[in-house]
Amino acid sequence: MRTTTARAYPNIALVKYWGKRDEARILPAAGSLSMTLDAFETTTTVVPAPGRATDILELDGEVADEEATRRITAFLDHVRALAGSEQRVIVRSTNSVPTGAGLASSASGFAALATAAAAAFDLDLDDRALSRLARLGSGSACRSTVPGVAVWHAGDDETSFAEPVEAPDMRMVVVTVDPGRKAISSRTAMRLTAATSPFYDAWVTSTEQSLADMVEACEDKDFTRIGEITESHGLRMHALIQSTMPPIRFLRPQSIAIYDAVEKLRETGIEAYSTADAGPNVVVLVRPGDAEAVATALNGYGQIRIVGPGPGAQLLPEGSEVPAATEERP
Ligand code: 2P0
Repeated sequence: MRTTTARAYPNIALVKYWGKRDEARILPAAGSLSMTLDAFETTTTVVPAPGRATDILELDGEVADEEATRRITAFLDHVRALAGSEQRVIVRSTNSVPTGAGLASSASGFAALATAAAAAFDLDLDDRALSRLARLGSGSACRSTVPGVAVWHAGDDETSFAEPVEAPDMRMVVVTVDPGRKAISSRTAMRLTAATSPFYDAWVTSTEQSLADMVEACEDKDFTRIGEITESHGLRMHALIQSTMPPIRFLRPQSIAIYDAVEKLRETGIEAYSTADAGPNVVVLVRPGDAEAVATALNGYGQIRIVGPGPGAQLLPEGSEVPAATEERP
């Protein structure tokens, strides 16, 4: 074993993942499609800890609580099973934005951890196997091992991985309305949705159709169609989530105001399309040439950042280690 460091970026889905067919293997009820970003990255170092009986997680310079550590250990148990090892490790991870802040997602976290841990335990994984491994940590993480636009196949344990899709060059204008931690995790909210929404079955079947349409639109480089499906599918997800018992609402008045502003931009001839994940922040999909104008138009609605397609998860060279929690930070 050796100490390794990896970096991964979050992704924003254009066709959303919401619901599992298999909780233990994190198999989604339907496929999804996303763009891996070039910002908001997570960097993770895995250090072998011989003689220790438990793993340790250090998140943004602090030792993490038991719940977060348990989730990391459950994931590392998959890595240990593949490697035939019982070795415990220290995981040191930093996010370029605070954890739980909408975009510091579990996707970048588990994509970086899967990449670093696979190398630390000397596993020789191809792209598909790495994506499958990341999926076992968090579903959306399997899309963050892939650069640019990625499709995640619903599949079974063997065939549920993400892979690149040809797509036009696009930008996203991220409007952060609230950088705070979510009140309810995606995992819990998904479970409640599958258990209580009367619309769940229709969501699953219609998502397969949206995904097929989206893959075709990407291959055709048809930005308008990509945008239309993106805005529609995201709002369907929020409608679905609101239909749970008890209801969950992630969008706030400020989020809706951004949807309105984007609709107005379209009336002026600028093609822009909104989407939002399990929180109030809105991400606006645009052509590269329109990104600055849209960012300017949305100034005042929240903190604005223009992002583009980013790299897949990657190992970093020796010397890139995340510092230990007790060390002085520069
Ligand atoms: C997505 N989200 O497709 C959707 C849209 C949030 C809203 O994937 O339980 O953190 O770890 O598999 O991956 C968030 O779900 O859930 C998510 P788990 P995950 O990006």
